[in-house]
Amino acid sequence: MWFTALSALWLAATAWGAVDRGEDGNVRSIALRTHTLKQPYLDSDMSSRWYDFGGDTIVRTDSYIRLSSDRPSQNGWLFSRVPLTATNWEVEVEFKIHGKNQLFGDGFAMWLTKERGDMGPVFGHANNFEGLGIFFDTYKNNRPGVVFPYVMAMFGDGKTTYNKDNDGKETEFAGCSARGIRNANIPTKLKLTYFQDKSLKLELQYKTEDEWQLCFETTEPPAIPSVTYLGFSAETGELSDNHDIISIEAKNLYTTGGSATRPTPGKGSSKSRQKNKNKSGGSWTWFLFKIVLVALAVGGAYVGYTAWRANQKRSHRF
Ligand SMILES: [Ca+2]
Repeated sequence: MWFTALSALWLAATAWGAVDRGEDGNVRSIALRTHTLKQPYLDSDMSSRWYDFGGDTIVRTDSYIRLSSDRPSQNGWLFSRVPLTATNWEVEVEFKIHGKNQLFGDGFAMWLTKERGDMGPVFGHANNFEGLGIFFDTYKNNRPGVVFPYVMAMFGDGKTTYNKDNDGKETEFAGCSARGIRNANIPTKLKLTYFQDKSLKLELQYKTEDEWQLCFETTEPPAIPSVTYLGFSAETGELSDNHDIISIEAKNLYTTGGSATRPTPGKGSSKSRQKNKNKSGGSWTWFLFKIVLVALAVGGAYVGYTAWRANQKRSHRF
C-alpha cells in the first residue's frame, strides 16, 4: 500500500518537475510544441506539422532551414502554421548568418505578425505589417555612426512603413550593434522574452558560448496582437549571404503568484530587478494543476491499496 502510494506521489512529483523548469524561481515554463522546430524538421511526408515554408527556402533535414542562399535575389520564409496565443512567452532560436563574400547582405527578420508568408521588401516579407519585427540587418544602407550588423525591433501598426534606405531608423523601437554575429566561431542564438504589458527582452549569443549579451530590455512594450504567427524571412539583393535557422524552441511562461519579477523601467536595465506584487492569472492555473496532480496521486494510491487488499484476501483464502 505505502509503496504504491509513494510511487504515485513520486510519479506526480516527476510530472510536476517536467513542467516546472523555470530558470527564475518565480517563472515557470512549458514547452510550446506548436512553435518548436528541430532537426530533421520534416515528417515522413516531407512537410512539417507546425511550420510552413516558401519562396527560396531550402530544408536540409540534417543541418538547417536556409531562408536565403549565398546568391543574388533570394527570398525565403518560414512561418508557424498556428498563431502564438500565449500571453507570456520565450522564443530561443539558433541561427547562422554566413558567406564567403567580402560584401554581403541583407540580413534576416524574425516576425510575430498577423501576416504570414507574405513575401515583400522587408527582409523578404511584407511591409506595413502588424505586430513585431526583429531585424538582423547585416548591410548598412544609410545609418551614419551605427556599427553593423545591427539588430533592431520595430512594432508595426499595419500602416507604418519600414524604410530600407535608412535601415528603418525612424521606426526603431530598440536595438543594438552586434559586430561578429556573422561568420561567428560559436553557434549564434537569440532569445526573445515577452511578458504582456510588462517587458520585452532580446538577448544574443555570438561572442562566447553559453553567455548571453543583452541587446535591449524595455518595460511596457506595445501590445503584440493576440493572433500572431511566429516566422522568419531573409532576402538577398545584389549582395548575398546564407541565412539559416537551425532550431526554434518556444515556451509558454507563467509567473506564480505573489512575487513575479519584472525589470525596472528603462532600456537595458537587466541587472536590477524589483518585486511585482501583482498576482498573475497564471498562478491559478498552476494551483489547479497541482490539485489535479495530488488527486491523481491519491487516486493512484487508493487503486493500489484496493488491489493490495484484494490480493491479500485471495492469498488468505488459499
Ligand atoms: Ca540594411
